[in-house]
Amino acid sequence: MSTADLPALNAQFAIPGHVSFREGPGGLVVAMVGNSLATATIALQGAHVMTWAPRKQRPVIWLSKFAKFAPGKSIRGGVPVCWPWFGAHATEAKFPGHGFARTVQWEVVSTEALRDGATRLTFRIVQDEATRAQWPQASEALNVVTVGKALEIALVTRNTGSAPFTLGDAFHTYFEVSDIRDCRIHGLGSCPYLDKVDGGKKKQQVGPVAIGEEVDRIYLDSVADVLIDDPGYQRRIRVSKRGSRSSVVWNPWIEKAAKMGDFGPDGYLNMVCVESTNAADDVVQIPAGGEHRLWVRYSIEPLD
Ligand code: TA6
Repeated sequence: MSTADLPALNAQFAIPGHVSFREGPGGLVVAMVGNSLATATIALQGAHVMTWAPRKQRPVIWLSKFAKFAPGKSIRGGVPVCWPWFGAHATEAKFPGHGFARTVQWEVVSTEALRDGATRLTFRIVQDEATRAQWPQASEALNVVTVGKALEIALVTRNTGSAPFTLGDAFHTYFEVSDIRDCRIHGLGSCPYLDKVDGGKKKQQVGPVAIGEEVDRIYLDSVADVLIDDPGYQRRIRVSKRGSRSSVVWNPWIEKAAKMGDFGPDGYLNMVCVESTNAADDVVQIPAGGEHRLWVRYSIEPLD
């Protein structure tokens, strides 16, 4: 999808008071959502929610001020869609980490103004010979984004072939916080986790997660809501999900963030990734003709 398609895109899918399409940073085509409840921006590349803020609220989704925007380049921040694998490819080291979905074009399938004032956009991944070289499975992926007082996203994977396949997927979501050192993450207190900062060792979480160094953990048997308590912003971010049995908590901290080059000098202090995933032992098997839905709902509430 190029910016040359903008007139046709707006003619078919723009809805006054809800959504229009324009050229965004790096020449990416972006859906600009603005309704009575919230604002959001979504790049068609990766069907990537870059920003979301309920009206009169601070942004809930973090986007690096130093993010690089270019066709085929992953965007630092927002809600990257990891598909059809999470992390490194199981056998091919040269395949992109977290799959290719976040760096390829998705097409707009539909836009809707909902009765409650929210805006729903449905995107479909565009697969081609380059993606099939990495993922030959007969499949379709839709990303359904509902922008309202809450942000809901559903990643629907359909097996359109005649053989089962194994899928890893995730919403690799970056949440904006006042200062990660003051935050506490609840809802993982009884989960085992794989500690990627300590050789992938299996450990047991006890109590809320506090972050004061690089943290990169895959929490298993994680199905409950995850809560990010942020005293600086006096708010709680609630992460609800279905269709996922693992959650990743990630903050690169100082050195790793500096190495990545798109966090800026202290961006790591204002973000934390709480990722709703099907990863590691929790990847999913989709039978021929079957489908899998990974669904999340992000909302904010006052800190009690
Ligand atoms: O989900 C955590 C993680 O796998 C980290 O290990 C780190 O690699 C992060 O994702 C970011 O990956 P990216 O490919 O977006 O730079």
